[in-house]
Amino acid sequence: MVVASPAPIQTEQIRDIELPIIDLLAERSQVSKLLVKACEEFGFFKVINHGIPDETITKIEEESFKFFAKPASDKQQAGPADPYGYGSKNIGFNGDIGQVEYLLLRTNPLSISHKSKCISNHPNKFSFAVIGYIEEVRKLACQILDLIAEGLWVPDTPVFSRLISDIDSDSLLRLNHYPPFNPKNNGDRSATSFHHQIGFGEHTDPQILTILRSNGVQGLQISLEEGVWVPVSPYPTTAFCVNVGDLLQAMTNGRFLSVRHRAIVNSHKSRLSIAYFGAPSLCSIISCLPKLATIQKPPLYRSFTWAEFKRATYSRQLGESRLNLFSTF
Ligand code: GA4
Repeated sequence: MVVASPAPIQTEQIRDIELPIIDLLAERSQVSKLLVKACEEFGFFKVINHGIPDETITKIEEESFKFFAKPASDKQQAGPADPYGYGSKNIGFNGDIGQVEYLLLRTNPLSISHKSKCISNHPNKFSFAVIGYIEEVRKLACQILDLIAEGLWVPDTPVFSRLISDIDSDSLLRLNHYPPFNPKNNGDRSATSFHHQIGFGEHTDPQILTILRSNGVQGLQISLEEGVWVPVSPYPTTAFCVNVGDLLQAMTNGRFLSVRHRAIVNSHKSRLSIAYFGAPSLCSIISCLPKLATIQKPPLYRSFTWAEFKRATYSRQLGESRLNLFSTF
């Protein structure tokens, strides 16, 4: 007798959408309108004509691949990720696991020069590539944030960009390497579950804005609706993918969305992603912009410092929501 196995419970759906692709060289007021619309509707968008030189990107990609190609014992010299440094599979401090290895770095040049000694055999080459990239990507983040402020008709245009250009900004750079994983080529039959294809589990980014670069290999998925995952195409490969972080959701009184996303490993190709997380200084106070709160829509979240929010973030698991801890309702 053949016993039919029960149908798997359908808990997830995959749907396709195209994220808005915004040309930063288009007419300024048009660009700022499109950025605001994208932050409200998707929390994610792509930018083209961003002005970051190809050479800056190639250099950091080359240095990253060189590092990830090293033997495990060499890479461990740059670890453990506490949270900064080299990490493999372990994410954060609360038992999260993913099929990823990474370098998590602070963005201040001194800290990069110091760390690069245990990352590269040519530390100066590594730190120049990384510092050069950070400089460019921070400028891009500031440009996008100023345009967003204009699109929101906020009188103090640098209100967001000021936070990440602060000398004490707590911004981070994350180099992620997702090695290919094909269960068919993997002797371990227990490794065929979806769980083994999760490179970086679902979460929102806690900071203000994230600017992501990937090497043209698909893997990023976003969830605009509970249980519905949308793959983000890696094209055009020249684009940067940008997303709203929790702090920007709080500052815009929930008008912008900090959307849950995750990374899936590719079965054939290595995926490299480079994420810049634009954050304020630890003592910065984050509160809703006065212009975005009304009697009808009072502030959704109480004011908090980035240090307070960061503590709440790091004491929880990757997928846990943190903004609701600061909810006023
Ligand atoms: C998610 C976004 C960034 O990658 C990160 C991550 C951080 C880490 O890897 O150390 C966290 C994660 C991220 C959110 C919850 C906590 C902290 C791992 C984790 C379980 C660098 C960040 O700022 O928050």
